Order: sequence, then C-alpha cells, then structure tokens
Amino acid sequence: MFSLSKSVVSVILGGGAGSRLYPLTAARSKPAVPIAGKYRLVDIPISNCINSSINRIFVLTQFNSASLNKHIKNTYHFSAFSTGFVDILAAEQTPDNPGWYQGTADAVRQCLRHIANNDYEYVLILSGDQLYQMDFAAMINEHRAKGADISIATIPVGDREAPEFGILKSDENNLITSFIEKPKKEILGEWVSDTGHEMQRQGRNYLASMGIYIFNRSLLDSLLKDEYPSATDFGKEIMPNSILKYKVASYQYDGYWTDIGNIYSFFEANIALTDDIPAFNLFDNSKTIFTRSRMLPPGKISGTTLERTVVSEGCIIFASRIESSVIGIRARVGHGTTIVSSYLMGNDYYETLPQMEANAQKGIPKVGIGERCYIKNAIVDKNCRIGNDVRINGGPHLENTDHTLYTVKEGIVVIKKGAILPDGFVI
Ligand code: ADQ
Ligand code: ADP
Repeated sequence: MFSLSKSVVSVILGGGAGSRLYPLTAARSKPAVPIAGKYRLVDIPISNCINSSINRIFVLTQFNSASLNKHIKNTYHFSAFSTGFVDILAAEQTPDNPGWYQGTADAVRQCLRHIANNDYEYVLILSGDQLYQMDFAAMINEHRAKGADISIATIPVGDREAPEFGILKSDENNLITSFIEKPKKEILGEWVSDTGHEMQRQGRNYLASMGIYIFNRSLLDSLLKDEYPSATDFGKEIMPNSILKYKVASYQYDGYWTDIGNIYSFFEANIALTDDIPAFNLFDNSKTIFTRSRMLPPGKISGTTLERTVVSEGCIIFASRIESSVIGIRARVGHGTTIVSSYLMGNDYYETLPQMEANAQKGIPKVGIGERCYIKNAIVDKNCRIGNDVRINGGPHLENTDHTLYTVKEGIVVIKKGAILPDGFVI
C-alpha cells in the first residue's frame, strides 16, 4: 500500500548566498532567520511536510550555522518507532568539488549521495523562504494519478509579480507545454493563461511556478547526473528542458502563498500576521507550525494599549502603545515607548539586575527597547540594546543605506543583531 512517509523524501533548499535578506543573514544561515516572533524560516516547510505525513526531510544550506543546528537538533525529535528525521546538509568541500552549491540543482546534485541512502520513490523539493500552509499529500496523489514524471506547484499571479517567477502554460490536462524563467515585462503578453474566472477578475493572469517540485526518483537521478550534469538551476535549466521530453504536470494551488526572499516581503509577511483574519493562519489546529519548545515564562504587560499586535512568550512590556507589530520572545520594552508596524525579534536571554547595573555604569543600555522611544517600519534583530528617547522612523522617505548599526532597504529600517543604539539616537 502507498504510504507518504515510506515513499517520499523532502529536500528543502535552505538558501543561496542569502544576500537579499542581509543583514538578517549576516551571522546566521537563511533557514535560521526568526519569523513571526518565535519560529525560524525553516519551520514553515518542515511543518508543512510533517502535517502532510512526510517525515524524512533534508535541509540544504550554504553554510552551517550554529543557530540552525541547535534549532533543528532541539526541535525535531521523532520517536524510535518512526523513520522520521530532519538532516542538515551544508555545502562541503570534497576532492572533486571545491566549494559551495552553485545553484538549486547543483545543491541537490551534490547531496544526492546522502539522500540516496534512503528508500523512496519520489523527491519533493521545496524552497526555504516561502510562507504558506499546503497539503503536499494532495499534490503527490495528483502526481501519481496522472502518471507524471515531474509535477510543479503553480499559482496565478498578476503583471507586477510575473517577472520574478518561472511562468508556464499548460494544456487541458494540466500538463505543462511551455516554461520560461523570469520573463521580461515586454513579452508577458505571450504568457497569459486561463487561470479561471475569479483569478482573472483579480488580474492574476499568469501561472507561476511556486518552486515546489515532485520528481520521480530515477528521473531526478538521471537528469542531474547524466542528462544535465552541469546544469546549476531547476528554474533556469532543468525545468525548461524537461517539459520538452517528459510528462510535467502543473498542480494549481489557490491558497495563501508568499515568497519572503527579500527584506520588504519578509517585513510585509510578518506584519500581515497582525491582520484581524490573517491569510496565514497560525491558529489552525490541523496545520500546526512546529518550533522549539522553550519553557519560557508567560508575558508580562503593563499600561500598554495593544492594537493588532502579536506577542510572544516571555516578554516584559511597559510601552504606551504597540500597533500592528510582532513582538518576539523575551522582548523587553520600556515605559512611554510607542511601536508601530514593526517586528521586534526579541532576545536570546534575560539580563540579571546586577548585569543591568554594571552596564548602566558603563553607559550601555539594557537588552531590549528603552523608555520614550518611537519605532516605526522597522525590524529589530535579536539582542539589540536600544537606549532611551531613540527615534527610528522608517518609511519611503529614507534612502537605502548600510550603516554599522542598521540597514535601510525600501524604507524598512533593520537594526542589526546585537546593535547598541545610545540614548537619543535618531534614524
Ligand atoms: P527563485 O526563488 O528566484 O525562483 P532561486 O534563487 O534558485 O530561485 O531559489 C529557490 C530556493 O532555493 C530559495 O529558497 C533559495 O533560497 C534556495 N537556494 C538558492 N540557491 C541555493 C543554493 N545554492 N543552495 C541552497 N539553496 C539555494 C525559484 C524558481 C522559479 C519560481 C520561484 C518561486 O526558479 O521558477 O517561480 O522559485 O519562488
Ligand atoms: P540567532 O537566533 O540570532 O540565530 P542563536 O540561536 O545562535 O542566534 O543564539 C541564541 C542562543 O545564544 C540562545 O540560546 C542563548 O542561550 C545564547 N546567547 C546569546 N547571547 C547570549 C548572552 N549574552 N548571554 C547568554 N546567552 C546568550
């Protein structure tokens, strides 16, 4: 009998150089970037796999960060009666390979010898930087029912987004007939598909690849090793070539899905969690997002008006007002402070009172946000020390810059991990 846990392994592409999420990726690999106050990016695809009964998972990452290892090791434990595991495969030097993964296909090729030690029929390839809750079982069932060689999950997108994605066309049986990676705006007209009445009404006229692929085991082996041994990317090389030779199916998805590969989309996806009914639902019993259980104390909040705010465990908050913001674990916010449309990632530890006193004598602010601050349109990475009367006013009026303490990208101010902003600092 077919069983997902016995027939499928999943490979999560944890990230290339990670430059689009800089400075959040300055000291950690992309899968370890904290999201939604208490999770890490990699928890999203791993949770989708586990919720779909796929429990053999590889995370491919460009560099092996201590925080990613610790997070995976402390979070994903499967019982002795299960075949499940989450293994990190970091790019490694071998005698016949000098260095990093050159792209998505190269990353999978370099890891095949580790993956191939398992028993499986299908490989599910996922991106590590997307926010969505998808049942992969339905996609795999359709792949099998169609007798496809490859399936690509697809979603209708509009004119603005189409040039950022692989765009494809399919026939009446949902088999893909043409594929182009990141088409120029000028030729989009040739790539319009019948996406259905509701999607067309929303102006979503193109079928985009979600970068989620199912490959039959033997085909993936032969594509990467024999047919295209020097291809580096799935989107640029493997997919456009494969549709000419193989049965490649489109699995159309119309739930919430967003790519969070850059600072602006990462910021937007986090702030969207504060909507009254967020498109990405953290409160769904059947689609738990797993993460490390930390045994943190309950949050303590005093004198604060909270509007559409998501607050994680272990916070100590005395602010005046927090609005449309995500407050991460162990965050500390002082009296009189206002925070609007911001994501505070929180802290890794609490300072003791003697540590705070010793630091105060040296003029070093406490970990967290001080008193009477104003923070808007910002991401504050972990363990920052923001003094009193600090003003951070992000928005489109700011130019992109990279300062030692912070970066501005598309109007979003990112305070770097562990940065110390003295009293009265203004951005
Ligand atoms: P992109 O996201 O632009 O397009 P790519 O940069 O190759 O493609 O990244 C895909 C995923 O792989 C991302 O999660 C990325 O972090 C990761 N990745 C990239 N290089 C890697 C490397 N060297 N090692 C490990 N991981 C790596 C792709 C497809 C498009 C599709 C979009 C959907 O090519 O066709 O439309 O995804 O988001
Ligand atoms: P990141 O979340 O930025 O990727 P890590 O997960 O590697 O970082 O670091 C978090 C860990 O570091 C926590 O478990 C915490 O115990 C520890 N840590 C970091 N700084 C301190 C500090 N100053 N005092 C005590 N523990 C710390």
